[in-house]
Amino acid sequence: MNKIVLISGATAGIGEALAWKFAENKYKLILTGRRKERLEKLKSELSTKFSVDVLTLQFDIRVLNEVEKAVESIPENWQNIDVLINNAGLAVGVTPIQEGVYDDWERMIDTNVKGLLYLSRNIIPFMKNRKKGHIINIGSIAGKQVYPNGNVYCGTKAAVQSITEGMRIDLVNYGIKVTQITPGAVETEFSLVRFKGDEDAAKKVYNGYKPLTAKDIAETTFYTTTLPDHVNINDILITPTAQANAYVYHKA
Ligand code: NDP
Ligand code: 8X3
Repeated sequence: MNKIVLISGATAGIGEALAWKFAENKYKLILTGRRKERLEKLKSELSTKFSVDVLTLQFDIRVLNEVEKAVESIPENWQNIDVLINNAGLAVGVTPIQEGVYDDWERMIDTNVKGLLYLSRNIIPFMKNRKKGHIINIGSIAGKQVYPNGNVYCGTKAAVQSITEGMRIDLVNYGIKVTQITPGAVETEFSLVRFKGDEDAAKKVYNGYKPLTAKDIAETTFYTTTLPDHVNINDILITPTAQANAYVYHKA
């Protein structure tokens, strides 16, 4: 196996689980995130356990110049990227629109929308040259249905859905597959980030029902990369059984 996957936001949650899943399947891994120590630890664990090559790129996906420099630093023998997973993202704050915090809005828009665009724009030329590749965008159920106080986060994920559809149209002539995975509630560091480090508030999100795990999403996402060249999964909406839509849950 000499296939290469690039996973953004591999230092935690879904991205980290994806790194384990693709490593187990002998992919060469390009892992990105801001937290260098976590990237190095993951690299050491995965290369020891699965004997795979791992390249780590530490950068803030919101900063175009950092994204460009990171991609320029990818050695030639790592440039044949088969799968790009745009996973880095976050929600910050849970406030009604009239009380919205500008900095929270900017962090979400810059990461979830602009960061995804910056990285994709810089990686797509490698795929286009080879007329081959698979881009997987991690959207959210929040991009399909808005919930109270979700406003801007939901907006960024609706943008991911539209951008995914646009990518699929623009890249169809180059044989590049484009898939969106839209999870419901997954227990990761997501809520801790959303509640700005308030552990009690973050835990409450997952009380009274069994949320998805990051591994659940990694398994489903990996499946989409195992299909024949002529088969592309466009979109997957995946929720815990106890979640009926973006805001209806069965809680004990
Ligand atoms: P985590 O908080 O556990 O992980 C988020 C990852 O994104 C981290 O690796 C983080 O790395 C990275 N990231 C965040 N900001 C930046 C940045 N500015 N530059 C580079 N990397 C960044 O959350 P999840 O694993 O849950 O989230 C992954 C994706 O899944 C997100 O897009 C999220 O919106 C989506 N999602 C999550 C759901 C959930 O319920 N958990 C449900 C639906 C979708 P670092 O901090 O080191 O930079
Ligand atoms: C994360 C899931 O429901 O918190 O995208 O928006 S939710």
